[in-house]
Amino acid sequence: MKKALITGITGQDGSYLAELLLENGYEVHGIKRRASLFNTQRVDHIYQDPHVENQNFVLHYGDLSDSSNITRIIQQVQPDEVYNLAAQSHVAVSFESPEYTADVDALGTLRILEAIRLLGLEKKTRFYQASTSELFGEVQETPQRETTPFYPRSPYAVAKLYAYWITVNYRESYGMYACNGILFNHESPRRGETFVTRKITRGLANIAQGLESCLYMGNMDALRDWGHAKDYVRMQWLMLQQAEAEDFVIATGKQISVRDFIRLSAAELGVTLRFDGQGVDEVAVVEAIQGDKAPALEVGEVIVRVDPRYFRPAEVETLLGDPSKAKAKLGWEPEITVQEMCAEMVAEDLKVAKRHALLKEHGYDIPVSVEG
Ligand code: NDP
Ligand code: GDR
Repeated sequence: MKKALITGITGQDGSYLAELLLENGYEVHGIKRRASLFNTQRVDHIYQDPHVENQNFVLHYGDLSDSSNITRIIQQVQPDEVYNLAAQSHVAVSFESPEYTADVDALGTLRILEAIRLLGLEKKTRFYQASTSELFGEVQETPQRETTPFYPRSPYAVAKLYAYWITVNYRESYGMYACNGILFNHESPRRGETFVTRKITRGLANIAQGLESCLYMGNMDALRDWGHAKDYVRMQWLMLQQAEAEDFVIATGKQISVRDFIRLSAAELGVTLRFDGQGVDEVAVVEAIQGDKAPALEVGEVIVRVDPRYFRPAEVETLLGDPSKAKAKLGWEPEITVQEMCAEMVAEDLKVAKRHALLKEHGYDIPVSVEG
């Protein structure tokens, strides 16, 4: 039975990857952070009671800022594969906490690679690094492929640039099987609530049910190549099953704007929107309503406004990936379209919003956190 260690197992990708590896017969180990409240919601459905013998899903407390902790876990697990998914992964937050982001996202990667080397596991343990399309930042070529020059535009992207190159360097210096997946944005109903797609699907579902009144957005002109996390974790696994370690761009090859993702999400709720105004004065107005998914809305209502607090000091305006290498060499293609993904996210967020609306109707008011 192969053993895998996933850092960031409690995150969006970590949870889907853990499911995939368990299905493929792996013993899965994951690193979770100590938190003052439970933070394992995304993996609770695959959790196994630690008091029972023969477990194939084990969580270890740890943090990428702590080398001795990382080294001890790797020594104990002796993994065949390490997937480094842990990161302070929010681009806007990286401008607020640049040093912490560098420590975890850049040096955290080095700490794992060094642990593998110091423990003499460099010929046994294969290493996957969660690299990102944010490396392309101010894009130098469209679409972006493995050979496109990098131009990072945030402390997050700069930290990930270090992680990218240290992974390449350990491959070249020590013959380690270490590779980068340069993944474009990927989303799901498990996406963190402050990333733009989830902020939109959750916000609009809440508004449709009368739990919020307005969605406040940043740059709605930004263009992204959005795929589904389930498709992308399959590729992460595939990348570690090859004869030689290589880096791959993972993307759909299609892009839409944030504004269009708002339109798509509203359409899933039976709402047609009209965008009026420009720049910070742009708003989205309800133009028509079909069906019964948005009982709290009325035609003419303004439900989306711009709030400059969500603008970034330096923005990545457009990203579009070219996944042809992944297709040619690994036979990988995304199976879920952005429309299907959006429909799934809206449906899940609507279920929760309906539950909250029902509780509210019966006097149990649940505060809805709207900041993001
Ligand atoms: P999430 O933000 O959902 O998950 C991040 C994970 O990292 C969480 O489990 C989090 O723990 C953990 N983590 C954060 N800081 C630390 C730390 N100091 N020590 C240990 N663990 C930590 O990210 P995604 O699942 O979306 O992304 C996975 C990886 O892929 C990240 O590295 C991200 O930067 C990268 N990436 C993501 C893309 C995307 O579109 N989703 C695209 C390209 C790259 P906790 O749950 O406790 O917060
Ligand atoms: P991104 O994702 O920065 O691409 O990083 P995010 O969803 O945060 O932003 C995408 C684009 O939408 C614009 N935007 C807003 N973003 C947020 N979060 N909130 C808003 O209100 C808002 N309004 C407009 C942003 O400015 C941006 O242009 C994600 C993360 O998962 C990274 O970890 C990963 O590496 C990259 O994707 C690929």
